[in-house]
Amino acid sequence: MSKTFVIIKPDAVAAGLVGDILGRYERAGLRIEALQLRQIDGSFADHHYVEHIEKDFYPPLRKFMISGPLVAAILSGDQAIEKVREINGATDPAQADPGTIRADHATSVRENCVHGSDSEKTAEREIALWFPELTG
Ligand code: DAT
Ligand code: MG
Repeated sequence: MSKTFVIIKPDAVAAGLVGDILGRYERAGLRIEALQLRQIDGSFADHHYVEHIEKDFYPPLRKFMISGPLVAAILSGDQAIEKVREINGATDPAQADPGTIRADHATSVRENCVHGSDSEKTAEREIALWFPELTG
C-alpha cells in the first residue's frame, strides 16, 4: 500500500471533469483518503512546484494554477504513485497514450488536467504541504 497526491487542475474543474477523473482512479482500485476543492495563491503554487520555479514555462504555469478552483486529493492503494501517473498519461497530451486522462481531455502541455506525485519522497512532501492537518 502506498499513498500519492493528486491535483485535478483548474482547467479540468472548469470543464466539469472532476467526477470522470475521480472515477478513473477509483475504478483502478485506488481509495480517496482526502479530498478538497480550493483555490491557491502564487506563493503556494511556488511551494508546490519548487523544482520548476526557475524554468521558462513556470510563470504562465503559476498563473494557470491560481486561475480558479482545483481539487487536491490523497489516494492510496497498491502502486498508487505509478498507477496515477499511468492513468494521467504523459505530460504533453500529444505524447500521452490513448485512453489516459491527458490524451482524452488535456488541451496543452500547460493545461494538462492533472498532477500526480512522481516518487514516494515527492508524495510525502506534497501531502505535508497540501494536507498539513493530516501529517504528524
Ligand atoms: P508532470 O506534471 O507530468 O509531473 P513536470 O513535473 O515535468 O510534469 O511539469 C510540471 C507541470 O509543468 C506540467 O504538468 C505542465 C507544466 N510543464 C512542464 N513542461 C512544460 C513545457 N515544456 N511547457 C509548458 N508547460 C510545461
Ligand atoms: Mg512533475
